[in-house]
Amino acid sequence: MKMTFRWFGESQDPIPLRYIKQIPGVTGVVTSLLDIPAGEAWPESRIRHMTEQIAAAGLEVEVIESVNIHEDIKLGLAARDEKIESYILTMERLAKYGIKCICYNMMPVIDWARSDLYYDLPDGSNTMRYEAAFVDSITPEELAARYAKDSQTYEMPGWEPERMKKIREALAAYEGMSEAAFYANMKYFLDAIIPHAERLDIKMAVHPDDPPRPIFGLPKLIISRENIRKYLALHPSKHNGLTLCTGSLGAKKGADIPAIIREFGELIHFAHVRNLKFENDTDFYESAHLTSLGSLDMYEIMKALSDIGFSGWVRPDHGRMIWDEATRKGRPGYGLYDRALGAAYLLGLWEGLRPFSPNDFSGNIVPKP
Ligand code: DNO
Repeated sequence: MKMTFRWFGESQDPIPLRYIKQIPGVTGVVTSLLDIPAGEAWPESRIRHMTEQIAAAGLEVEVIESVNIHEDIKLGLAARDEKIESYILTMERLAKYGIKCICYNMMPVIDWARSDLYYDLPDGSNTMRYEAAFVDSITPEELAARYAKDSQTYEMPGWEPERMKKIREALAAYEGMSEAAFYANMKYFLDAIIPHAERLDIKMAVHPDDPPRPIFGLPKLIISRENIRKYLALHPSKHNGLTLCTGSLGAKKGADIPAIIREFGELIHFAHVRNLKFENDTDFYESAHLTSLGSLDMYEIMKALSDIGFSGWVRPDHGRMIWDEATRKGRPGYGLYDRALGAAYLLGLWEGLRPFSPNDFSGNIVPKP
């Protein structure tokens, strides 16, 4: 297992790479080129600059989160073919610079959603929260305006004002789309790219929809064990796998994350590990990583990863804003401190499960008896 940390890029992240380098046990970052619109091929010069910069900081970059899927592909429009061509070109260029895994999602129109970006907790920290009835009661424009007001420095990916201007059109495009048609569009994409992923040895890792429920009338498919099974079966291959996101899948009460890990086993290429605390059946806030502070059992999750011999990449996921960290100036959920504590905690659990070897974070070590 390799412990990584999400970094949004030099102009997009207030956290310098050197701080990440100082987090014990973190050996690499996962990153992206956020300014390049979905559907466009990433220029090789940008990829070279990004990878050189990360290597110069003494960190690895083997995972990209995300190379986004253009809406034409999800909608199955004729223009999808040229977008798929660009996607393959991006994959080729990334492979050339040592990228081994691409995280992406199949969420229609918008990426993840929350009702609150900076919800105050009694200990003086703040965190993200999801209140289902509230999100169901407002329009996407209202939610976008709330985000823009709350998160003053960085735009929320997927919620950019430019995209919001066309939101009605984008939502309307999905009206009447059946589940079968959506799966067929996903299959078309997978059939086109997975042979290239195999050739380039890039593990494709689909991220579950977050939250795992329909919002704004949009279809949400990658939300359950059954649907993930169905998605991966669209094009069976070791290179067609999953980003196991405990916070996304775990936001459906009763989801058995350790069982999901054991079922998908070697198809789990990348793991986002975080906790959340249910307030009732549908609402939750994102707690600190510790089992005792949330609703998910983190030991059981790490144990399941150990049991399947997980040798991919892990990252701590969303953290709270603590220690007066520039709230409203940093990226919601992506402050430095609580995620660093999360990484240390997860590595501690891992060390308890597997003998420690200072130079080997690959997971290729025998579990403790
Ligand atoms: C949220 C993230 C997601 C994720 C994408 C993957 O914090 O987990 O935005 O990066 O959905 O494509």
